[in-house]
Amino acid sequence: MRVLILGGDGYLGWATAMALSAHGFRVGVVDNYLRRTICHEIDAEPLIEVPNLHQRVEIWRAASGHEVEVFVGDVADYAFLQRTMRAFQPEGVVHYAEQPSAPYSMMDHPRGLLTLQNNLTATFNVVSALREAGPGCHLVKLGTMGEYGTPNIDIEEGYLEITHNGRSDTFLFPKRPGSIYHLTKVQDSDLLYFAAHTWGLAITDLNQGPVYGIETAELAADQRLAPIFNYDAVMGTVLNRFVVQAVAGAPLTVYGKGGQTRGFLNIRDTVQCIELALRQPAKSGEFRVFNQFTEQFTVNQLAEQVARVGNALGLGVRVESIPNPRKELEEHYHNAKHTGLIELGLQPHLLTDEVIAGMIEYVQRHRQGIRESYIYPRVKWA
Ligand code: USQ
Repeated sequence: MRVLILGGDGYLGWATAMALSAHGFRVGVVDNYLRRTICHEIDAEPLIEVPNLHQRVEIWRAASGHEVEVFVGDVADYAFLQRTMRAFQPEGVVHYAEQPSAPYSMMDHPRGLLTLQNNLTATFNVVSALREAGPGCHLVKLGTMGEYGTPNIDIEEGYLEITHNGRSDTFLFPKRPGSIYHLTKVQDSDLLYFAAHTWGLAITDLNQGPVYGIETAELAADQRLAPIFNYDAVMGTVLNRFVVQAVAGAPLTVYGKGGQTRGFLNIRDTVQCIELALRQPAKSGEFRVFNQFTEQFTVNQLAEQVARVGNALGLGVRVESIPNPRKELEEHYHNAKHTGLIELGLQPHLLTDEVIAGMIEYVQRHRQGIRESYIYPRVKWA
């Protein structure tokens, strides 16, 4: 299967590209280096410097014998996307090509606007290009669990059946996004629903929780193939940050009461979920939604586990509750369904103490890259 990965340079995109090419897919990666540009712009450099896409592809080919095609350009540029689609003729498109950070989107007007324009334009271009290309290409889109927010009811997988004044219908689950970034994902989902129902596109929306981890199976081939791993308060996700903070001897920064509950997953499982969705595609006209996470934790539970594992390794880890820079509930009900991907065959890599110890050891080997100025948050929601 020919698969085009939009956003193939990012934290998850590159790991996905390697895994799919190792598993027999013909892979093309598309990226305009937006994540790298933002990292330079706001001084949020990743822990380890990573080669550019052309170099990564070269290293991967030498280490594994697998080919990946590179297209450098902007998915928000429709002419570029059309050219790329015509040249590659994908049977599957994986769409990661968005500004991925909630805090970045909340920094100020220009960053909020960039997030809105980039993410919505990219998604509209993708569905328009697929419509033009005609039937036969399945779109796998990265959404987020944050689309749902933290409602006081169970979160279903995408849809909710509602009975009102004695009549019933099924709707997309009501959304309550907590940042401009999350809002764009909600708007994407509406656009995708429309594109599936109106134009007959086959679409899978993966509502993913925060991802953690660095190593996927393919990294063993050459350590220079590591993902872009951010740990600052804008581009880094919470567990990755806690691990780096533990190694740095800095406190683990729990925002507020720490009762915020999210559905988490290992980067290995992100890659697995994408492959499962591609191999068992949605049907033409179907907008299929999966909640993509394997376990739910509170922020406090994550901090306690990292502290316990870090202390057993002699790190002397401290946990600190700091004023929450975000506007979010710090104690709330949270019970989200996540059975769809398990039914497709997902075999979760759960968050064991060994997984955290492995991350700590990895970060310790690269500890010279840690910048203390990245520990505390810089962006306030209000
Ligand atoms: N948090 C802390 N301390 C920190 C960092 C975060 O307590 O040092 C808390 C946050 O307040 C939040 C939770 O941890 O309650 C998760 O924060 P996060 O930074 O790991 O995740 P978030 O900003 O929500 O975004 C990340 C990815 C995004 C993805 C989303 C999934 O950056 O691309 O869509 O996770 S979800 O959170 O389910 O919406």
